[in-house]
Amino acid sequence: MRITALAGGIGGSRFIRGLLAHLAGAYPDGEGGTTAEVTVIGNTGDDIWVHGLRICPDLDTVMYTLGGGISTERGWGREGETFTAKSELASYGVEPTWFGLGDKDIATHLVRTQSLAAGYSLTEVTAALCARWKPGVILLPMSDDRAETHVVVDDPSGATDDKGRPMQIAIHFQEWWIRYRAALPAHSFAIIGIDTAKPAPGVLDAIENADLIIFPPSNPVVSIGTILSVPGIAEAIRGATAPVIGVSPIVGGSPVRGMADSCLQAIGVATSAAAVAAHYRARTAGGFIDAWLVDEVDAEIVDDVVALGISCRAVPLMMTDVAATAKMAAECMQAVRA
Ligand code: FO1
Repeated sequence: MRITALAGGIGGSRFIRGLLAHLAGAYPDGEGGTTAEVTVIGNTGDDIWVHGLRICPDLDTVMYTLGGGISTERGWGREGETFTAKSELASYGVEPTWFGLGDKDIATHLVRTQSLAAGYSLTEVTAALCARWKPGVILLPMSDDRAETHVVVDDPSGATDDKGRPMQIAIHFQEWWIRYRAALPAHSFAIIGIDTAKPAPGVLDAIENADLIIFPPSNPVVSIGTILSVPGIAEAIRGATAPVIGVSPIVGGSPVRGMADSCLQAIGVATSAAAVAAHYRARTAGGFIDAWLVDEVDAEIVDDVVALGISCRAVPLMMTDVAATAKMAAECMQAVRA
């Protein structure tokens, strides 16, 4: 059983953790693991250079969450983290002071930065880091090439043009997300380098040879959307022989976590489980998904989604713990079988 999942950061990682728990029960390997093979295609649009270090927030969040090193209260970075280097850097007055650079996390960034400088690809570096963390999945970056999400906003300094209109500037996604908490209305997103980015080795194979493809409840715009923007990936999903099922990141009209509503607003998509399904569109209508899971509070929109050509079920979608998430994963497998 080969499963391929596209994943962003916290929501996607938590879902995959539940998926692995379910698979250990459904396809046991006799040692508590699973004979199923899960490949995670990770979003690298959030990647950023900070103090000379290459940081891959979504890859690290998947790796730490599945490898048992994640900070449970933050959802990102390491458990038991300290921020001594960060405060020392702030004492020197160097920017960005808004980025949460953890001391333990710095070791990951140093290994990655040195390896990239030595000529290894991000795919190779990610595999090397995963040799320590053993996430239980094959973690692939969506691309080894630069594809960096920037956000077009009104200049926070309030600068205006000669007609008194707010100047617009592009800031790095991380600055928008962390420093401004996505509170600055985004006019648009620009993924720098996306036009010449190629799928990382193994990505298209993982899509073409999957038995099941899953869109976990990650941010549909800046995580799943960014992965689908890498030339070649969207058509691979559309043409895949495997069924594609998505899990709604929106429950009862708001994101379960994060600020997907600010992102959806920027692309003119309503913040609802039905609107996101329509955004992904049915594969029979040239889109990406065959099935869609919504939470029970959104049961009344199941028929609207079915009318789009997407099969739909309402099941509990709150990832309160691994067991609850494993049930969601079981529902995914059940839905595509049905
Ligand atoms: N998120 C925050 O809200 N504040 C931070 O200071 C922060 C630092 C950070 C450092 C490393 C890393 O891997 C992730 C980090 N994140 C932080 C999370 C990150 O910004 C988001 O999880 C993703 O980029 C969006 O999914």
